[in-house]
Amino acid sequence: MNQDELKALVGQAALAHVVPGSIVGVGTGSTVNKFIDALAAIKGQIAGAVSSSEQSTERLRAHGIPVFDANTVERLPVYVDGADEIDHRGHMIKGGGAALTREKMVADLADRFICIADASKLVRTLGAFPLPVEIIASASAQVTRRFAALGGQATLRPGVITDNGHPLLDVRGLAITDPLAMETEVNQWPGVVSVGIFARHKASVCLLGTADGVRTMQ
Ligand code: ABF
Repeated sequence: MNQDELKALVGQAALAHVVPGSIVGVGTGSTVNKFIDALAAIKGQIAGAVSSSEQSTERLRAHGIPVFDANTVERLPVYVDGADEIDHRGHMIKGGGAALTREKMVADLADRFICIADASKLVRTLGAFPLPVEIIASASAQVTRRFAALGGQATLRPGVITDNGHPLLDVRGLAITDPLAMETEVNQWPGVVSVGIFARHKASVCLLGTADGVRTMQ
C-alpha cells in the first residue's frame, strides 16, 4: 500500500473510536481528511464536530457535518488527529499543517486523543521534523535566540499566517529527548502562542498504518 492508502486505512479505522451520538473533535491534515471522508458515511450517527482549522471546517461542512464552536462544548469523548512525528509513548510533533494551536485547544477538550498516522511518522526520538512554534510576530528574534541557546535553528515559515493570524517558526536541529520538559519550557517563553510538542496532550491511542494493516499503539 502507498502512503495515501495507509492514511485511508487509519482514517477508516478511527471510526471504531467514535462514540455514537457524540460531537467528535477533528484535527487537521491529509490523514485527518481521510477520517473526515470516512466520518461522512456515518454522519447520521454523530451530533457533529468541533474542528481544529478552517481547512477541516470546510471539509466537514462540505459533507454536511455540523461544526460546533469550541466554546459551546465542555467535553468531547474523542479527538482524532494526525501527527508529523510520534514516539513510542504517544508524544508528538504537530503543526506541519500550521494548525497546532487550535489542535491543542480541541485536544484539551477531549477525554481521549486518537492519533492516526502512517508508519513513517513513528520515531524513537522527536525532533527530526522541524518543530513548529506559533509566535507573536514581534517575538520572532528573541524566540529564535532562545532556541539557538538550545542548539536549534529557527526560521520563519515563508508565506504562512495561521488561522489565528500569527506567523510560525520551524526549528531544526533539536533532539527532543524530554518532550514534556521542552514543551513546558517553551510554552512559558514570552511571545510563544503555542509549541508543536504534544506531550501534555499526548495520544491515548495511535492507529498506525503499516503494510501489514493497522497497528494499535496504546
Ligand atoms: C496535523 O497532522 C498536523 O499537526 C500535522 O502537521 C499533520 C500531519 O499531516 P498529514 O496527516 O498530512 O501527514 O494534525
